Amino acid sequence: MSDYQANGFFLAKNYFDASELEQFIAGANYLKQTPEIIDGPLKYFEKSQIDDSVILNRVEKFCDYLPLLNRILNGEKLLNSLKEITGREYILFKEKINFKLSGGGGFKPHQDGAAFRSFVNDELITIIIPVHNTNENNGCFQISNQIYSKQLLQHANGKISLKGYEEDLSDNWRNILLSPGDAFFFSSFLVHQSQNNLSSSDRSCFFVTYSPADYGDQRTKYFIYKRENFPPRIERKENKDYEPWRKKLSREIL
Ligand SMILES: O=C(O)CCC(=O)C(=O)O
Repeated sequence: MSDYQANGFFLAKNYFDASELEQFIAGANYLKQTPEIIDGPLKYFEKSQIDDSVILNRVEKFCDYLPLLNRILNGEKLLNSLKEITGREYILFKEKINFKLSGGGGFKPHQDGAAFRSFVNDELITIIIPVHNTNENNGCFQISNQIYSKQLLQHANGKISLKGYEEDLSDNWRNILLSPGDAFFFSSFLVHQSQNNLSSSDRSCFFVTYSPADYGDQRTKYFIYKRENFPPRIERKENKDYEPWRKKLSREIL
């Protein structure tokens, strides 16, 4: 079906039909508006790159609250595509939406595998599901122009600092332009980054990650671990230090 094994990614244009897309748009709107609730979805904020105001960054663990989206993300269509693309069975590992509002910050060069390794030391796959058009001005996803290889590179403070991966050299990166309805599948070995959204409109995308089925359900464990180590701001304990988690991030979150 694809060159996924050789390139580490596969773009399926118009993969989702109109009713699926409607669910993603409704889900994104709901998650943007929903108040912060203790023990609810994990809602995180960031400082705007435009004016320092506090803006919504992302929401994670929403399948428990959005049954129709849950059905799509755990449904046969997606799971069969994952098998066709990779040759393996995958199950849901974690789900988030990066809102990347106007002023939302970019991500430093990284491989997702570096962050997931302690749960599943194997190849995971993420699907980007855009709810807006993505482009150079609003901080689209960018993949490395270096030869793709299934190995983890050295990360320090959430970032790859090797030659050929400098974040501000545009020759190092290829822009991935997406439209609502598209699905972009990429490996946890694929090096990627993104720029700040300095445009005046949102660039929101779901990032839904799947782990090989042989490891069993890792999602429950992952979200328990995350909630304990880096909960949303309303759940934080006064005397706990959250800096160790923050330091590992490819993107600063409040
Ligand atoms: O949303 C973006 O701009 C990039 C997200 C990303 O790189 C990630 O979540 O690993």
